[in-house]
Amino acid sequence: MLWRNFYIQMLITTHISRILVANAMLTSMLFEGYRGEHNIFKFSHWTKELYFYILANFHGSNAMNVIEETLIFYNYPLAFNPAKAKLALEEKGLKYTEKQIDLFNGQSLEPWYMRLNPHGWSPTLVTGKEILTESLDIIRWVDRQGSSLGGNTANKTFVSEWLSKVDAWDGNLFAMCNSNAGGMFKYVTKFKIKVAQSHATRNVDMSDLYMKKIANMNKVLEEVDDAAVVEANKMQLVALLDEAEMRLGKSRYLAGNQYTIADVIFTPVVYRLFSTKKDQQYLTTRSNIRQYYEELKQRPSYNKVFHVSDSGLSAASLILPTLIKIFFINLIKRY
Ligand SMILES: N[C@@H](CCC(=O)N[C@@H](CS)C(=O)NCC(=O)O)C(=O)O
Repeated sequence: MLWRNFYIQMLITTHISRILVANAMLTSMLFEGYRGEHNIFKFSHWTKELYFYILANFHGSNAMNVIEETLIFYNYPLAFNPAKAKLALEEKGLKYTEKQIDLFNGQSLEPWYMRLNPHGWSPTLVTGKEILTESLDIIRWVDRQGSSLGGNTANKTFVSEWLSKVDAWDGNLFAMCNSNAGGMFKYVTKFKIKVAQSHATRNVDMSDLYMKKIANMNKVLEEVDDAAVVEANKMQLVALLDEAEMRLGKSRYLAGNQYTIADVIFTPVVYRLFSTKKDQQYLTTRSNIRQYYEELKQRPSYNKVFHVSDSGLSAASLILPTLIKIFFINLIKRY
């Protein structure tokens, strides 16, 4: 009897101490992550490894949930490429913390963010182990967590080729050349070049990164006025739409009868046609895509991703303060 009580007490004590250790580590990790919000990898490698080891051993399958909870996703709700990443996260039901990064007012060029994502763009996904800065990599990474969307039914060769093809189409260039917002994009890009120049002089250790970013932004401004580039962008889109139209005539989704990441990456493309009011021009003769898009809109992920852009008021409340800020900074010329 005595031994049995002693044994039970030992079990309880050991379990409580395991939980205390794990939670102390979690608290310290979160605290460090919070303090150095922009530098989540600051905490030592062994602490993190040990923490996950303890969780994996003593909390069983909960470990996976905790890893998911450490995902941090830097998003701008009106942007094209981050929408692909967010759709993937939503469709897979992964838990993540979303942080908004303003792509217009210069926030994405601040040194802390450029250290996280040297391209100074969105999306960025910080996982427990790595930092992903390409929407395509994020989609693929997300799909590898647990069973992939569409399971074994999807045509994997097609999915892989399709992802690369859609990724190669520049939806931002399309919007700059095909919407009323084109002038605003140019205005913002010119402002951001000045902001990047200012950061480069104040952060000499990062000047190479800023120079590269400035070169890329100048290239964008040149491409928008280059008729050949604009035409190539249009032809690329037409080829994608033709292929999608043909495939959707044979199956419900692009890679078969199940929704897959092929649909994830294509959704913002179709959305962009509507948001730039080019749907009539490109979709009138493509009824399969129109019907498919009606179905996509019914998915919970769609609303989660596009509700801000879809609401004129929300979009305006995001953009207007930014434009006012840019106007005043341009006035006082303190970038
Ligand atoms: N290759 C990247 C491109 C990301 C990208 O172009 N992001 C845009 C928003 S859609 C952005 O952040 N633009 C602002 C900038 O580059 O400064 C991807 O596919 O994720």
